[in-house]
Amino acid sequence: MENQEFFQSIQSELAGGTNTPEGFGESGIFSIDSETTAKTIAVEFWTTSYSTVTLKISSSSSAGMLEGSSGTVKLNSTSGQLMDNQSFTIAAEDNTSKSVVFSDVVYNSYSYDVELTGFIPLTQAFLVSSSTETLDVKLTPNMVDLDWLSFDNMSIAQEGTSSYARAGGTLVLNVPNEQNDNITQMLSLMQVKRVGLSSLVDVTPPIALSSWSKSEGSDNVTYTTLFSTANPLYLDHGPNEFQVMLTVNDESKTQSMGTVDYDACVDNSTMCLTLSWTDGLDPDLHSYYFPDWAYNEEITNGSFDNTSRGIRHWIYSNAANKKYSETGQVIQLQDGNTDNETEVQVWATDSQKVGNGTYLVYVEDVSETDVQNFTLVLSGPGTDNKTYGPYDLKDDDNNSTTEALNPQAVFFIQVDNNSIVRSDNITIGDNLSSTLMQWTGTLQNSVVE
Ligand SMILES: [Ca+2]
Ligand SMILES: [Ca+2]
Ligand SMILES: [Ca+2]
Repeated sequence: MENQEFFQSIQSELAGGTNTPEGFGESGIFSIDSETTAKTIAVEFWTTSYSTVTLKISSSSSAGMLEGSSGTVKLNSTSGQLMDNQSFTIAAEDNTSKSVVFSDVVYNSYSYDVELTGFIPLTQAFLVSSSTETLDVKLTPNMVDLDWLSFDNMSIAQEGTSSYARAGGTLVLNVPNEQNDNITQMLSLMQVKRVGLSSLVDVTPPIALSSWSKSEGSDNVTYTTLFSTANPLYLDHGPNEFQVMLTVNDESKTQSMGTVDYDACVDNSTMCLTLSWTDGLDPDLHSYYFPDWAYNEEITNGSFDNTSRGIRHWIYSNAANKKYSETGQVIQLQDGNTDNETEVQVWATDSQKVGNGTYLVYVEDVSETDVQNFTLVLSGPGTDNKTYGPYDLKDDDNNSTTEALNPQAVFFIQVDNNSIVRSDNITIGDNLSSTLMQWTGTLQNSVVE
């Protein structure tokens, strides 16, 4: 081959440009003269490696990413120069994650900028050093401000005359117009509770604001969503206050939803004892309860004794004496101190029915004996309302009238099949018969703290 032809053939190969270069090299310099038939050329050559980089974009919120929202990914060199960029849109199937792929990325250090509507933009440095790289990009949704949230139309509805109520209302979110484009979801925890009851009912609103009602005002975009307790909350005798608690972004607010009054004595499965009086201070209503002492057992069982009568529970309005420990159920107590109030005990310790066994109910006048015209009403299944009194505890210095003993035993009650089958009145001024008192024990006075 003529030298000229050889050179031309090299040239034509080099000029072709059909082969994709696999790297950058540096050639040695050579010359061809008439003596040259072959030439060895040393070329120092270094390869450049390319990677396929996948950004797997997801949300830190369980709601994922909303269909239809759009974003961009920018790849920047370490000096901040834009190397590549792509736009993307979240389709329905991308809810949990969206992959954005860059191919032919030269091994090197980079940073990415990821932006997606509704989320805080994220910038992160990364290194490309293998043929495929997958980067987990977890975006955090833009948070709403707790101050943008308020409640409206809150209500508590008792279910008939039952001891249950549901609570509900409207949660209102006012997003300032300038923020609205970048708020698409709200991560929150919202619960309803009845004050004094530890259980909470979840009413957390939907995360995606697209499922709230939306209206646009001049300054704000208003989103509203209704909430209501899926499970009813249990009511205690007397006033029951409900509260709603909302937590957003580690900040919380609690608001009263209102109060519903519940009369547990309307429920004919409960046994109710209601003490009222016209003058004097602070009578206390006491009950002894013997769950193992069955109806007429002390009469029919010849070997009845203090072992077979079982445990005695002493219930009155005192912190340590409110629980019936065997079922853990609270006896509903309404304490009264003055004659403007009443004192109530509601017994429903057997799955909200009055429990079987024996009860002794008595009234004490605490400190100075000044209570007058006290009346104790017994109501419950198996009995018409039974009224004891009015009687005085205060001595009227008149021998022709009889005052109550202090304490005064009032009703001896036995319950079978969740129904009151026996209710004996104890005569005013008399004690419980000694035959019964040997099993009940003496009447204890309130512990005055
Ligand atoms: Ca009292
Ligand atoms: Ca008194
Ligand atoms: Ca008298």
